[in-house]
Amino acid sequence: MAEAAASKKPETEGEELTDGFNLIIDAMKLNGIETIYGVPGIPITDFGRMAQASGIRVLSFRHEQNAGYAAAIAGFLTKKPGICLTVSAPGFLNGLTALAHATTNCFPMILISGSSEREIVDLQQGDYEEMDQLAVAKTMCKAAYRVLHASDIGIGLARAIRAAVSGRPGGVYLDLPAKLFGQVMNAEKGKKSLVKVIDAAPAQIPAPAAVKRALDVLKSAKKPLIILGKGAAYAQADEAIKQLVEKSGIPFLPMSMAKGLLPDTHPQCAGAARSTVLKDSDVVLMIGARLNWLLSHGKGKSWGEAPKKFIQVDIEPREMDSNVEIAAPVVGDIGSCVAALLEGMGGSWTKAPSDWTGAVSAKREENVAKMAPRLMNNNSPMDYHGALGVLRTIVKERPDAILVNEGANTLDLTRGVIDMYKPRKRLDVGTWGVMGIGMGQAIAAAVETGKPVLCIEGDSAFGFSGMEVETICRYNLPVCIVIFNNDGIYRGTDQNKAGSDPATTVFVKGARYDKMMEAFGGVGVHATSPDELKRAVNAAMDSGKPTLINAAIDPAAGSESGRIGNLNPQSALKKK
Ligand code: OXT
Ligand code: ADP
Ligand code: MG
Repeated sequence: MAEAAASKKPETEGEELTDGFNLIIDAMKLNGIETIYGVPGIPITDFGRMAQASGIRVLSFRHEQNAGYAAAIAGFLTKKPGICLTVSAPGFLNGLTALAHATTNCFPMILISGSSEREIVDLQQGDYEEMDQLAVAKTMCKAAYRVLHASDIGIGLARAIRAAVSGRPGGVYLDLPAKLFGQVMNAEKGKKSLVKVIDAAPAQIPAPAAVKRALDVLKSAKKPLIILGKGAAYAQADEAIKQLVEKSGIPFLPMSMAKGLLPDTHPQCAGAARSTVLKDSDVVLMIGARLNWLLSHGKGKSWGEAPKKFIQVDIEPREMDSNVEIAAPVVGDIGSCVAALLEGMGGSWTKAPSDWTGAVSAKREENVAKMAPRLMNNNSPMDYHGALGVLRTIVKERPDAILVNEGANTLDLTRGVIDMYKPRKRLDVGTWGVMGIGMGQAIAAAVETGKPVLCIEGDSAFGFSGMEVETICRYNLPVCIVIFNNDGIYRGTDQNKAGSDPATTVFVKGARYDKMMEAFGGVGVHATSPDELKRAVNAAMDSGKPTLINAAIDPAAGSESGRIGNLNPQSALKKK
């Protein structure tokens, strides 16, 4: 039935007709949308079938949240809105977390949801999966639209695309009531109603005065620092950013998902001297990074006593002065801003003072040397460093692979230990530190880039999206999942002193996640030492077969909340 609808549009009395189903598909194709991530059901089941029949790749997930995280990261990787398709009310709500996450992280995404009939919803008469979805979505995203007439489908999708990718990218909601899909109209008129979005994210050129001000501040610096955020990775201005960094000679600190924009092994990389550069720098040039909690809001102990001046390059004017005074705001898209800064620097820019760059290098070498022996242990059960030591080499040997990473200790230690070599190869929990992104990101990374994916997952983190291993097997994606299994959240050693229930942070001891993969025809491996882990990961990356490696980590190895234990509130009344 779906195939017939896709290939042959309904016809009455000689007039060629089209309908909502076909118009949505045609509008998507006109705008280069090639992939949809979603979960089928009423009222979008046939739409999914028809989209697939028309050549759009439609990936069916086991839960909308994971489809949503896939769409969000597809947006980050491609600069085009990732599309997530859900059913009404509960499906929509399942997708909503990812939509909010996309907005928070500045990733372009469109959540398209079928919805129930307006007349019944608005009178609250109890329709199937009744909910005023538009009202709910509005507070969670950058923009939210509803299309009621087939003739508005073209405009509705165009608005959604433009809202998602222009200016600061973000999540957009598009509400499509069930009746819309079947609405019929004249095919010619329908075709004319479609809109191809021209220049969806127009360049935003910074004001020359702002560029000059920024360069004046930068020139005055004795201890300059560049912070690269995931906005810089998103912008795909890789070569210009490299030139700016190298021409200026300034140490750069990559935020987590900006690692690899320049290699972590670059002589100017200050990732391994983080505390030193934050504390001691006097001028900080931020490119596509926000002074939020991940940078201690630009103030306080981590930033030291010495006065600091910030230059901030960002597309969102309201980001300026959000936490501290910005001495030189440069508002525009990163490609245009960095090009303008480079031009303003001219041919004779004096490089950052060598006493400063030398001090940063010395600190970096010291920290790297301190870590090195810990990465070489072959202990069994493994600790994080022993396991990461071998994975670090594997990533070095396979710099095109995409690394997906979530957990607490698993996240923080992986970030520190594993060097990245190319842009947009590290995907993780982002601005919210959210667990559950793992399998969605892995699937989208494999689908959008065609590259192999290595997921390093805490056992708790994995549980949030673990059922999608079936999806990975079903689509036969080149994804290797390594679960750092320490029997729980942060550690597997907590005890409940008040009763027989397990403590709140612990899981089944010695769980065999590898068996889950085998259940769906993938490869499952139980690894108990770094050597075994290395062999299994290399085999998986060579074969491209869906693989899950249960890496047994010492349950006592982790610390509470990884590197952010300081954010846990403490009860003054807590009994010892
Ligand atoms: O300079 P100094 O001396 O300070 O040293 C720094 C670097 O210079 C140095 N360094 C290096 N040295 C040598 N060599 C190299 N290459 C090198 N690179 C760096 O190392 C130190 C540290 O560097 P780093 O990491 O850059 O610096 P720092 O200070 O840590 O940076 C600060 C931050 C804030 C930028 C950074 O820590 C950061 O990005 N943190 C992100 C943290 C985060 O987002 N965490 C996730 C959330 S935790 C918690 O909320 C969890 N939950 C609750 C929950 C969540 N999140 N979501 C949902 C939907 N529901 C519930 C749960 C359930 S985590 C969690 C599960 C946890 O259990 P798992 O089983 O999954 O995981 P395990 O813990 O493994 O058991
Ligand atoms: P990180 O977590 O890596 O520090 P954030 O998500 O906090 O990064 O910050 C990303 C910033 O990048 C946001 O303020 C966003 O407005 C900005 N941004 C995203 N894309 C662009 C772009 N193309 N040009 C300029 N700024 C951008
Ligand atoms: Mg754990």
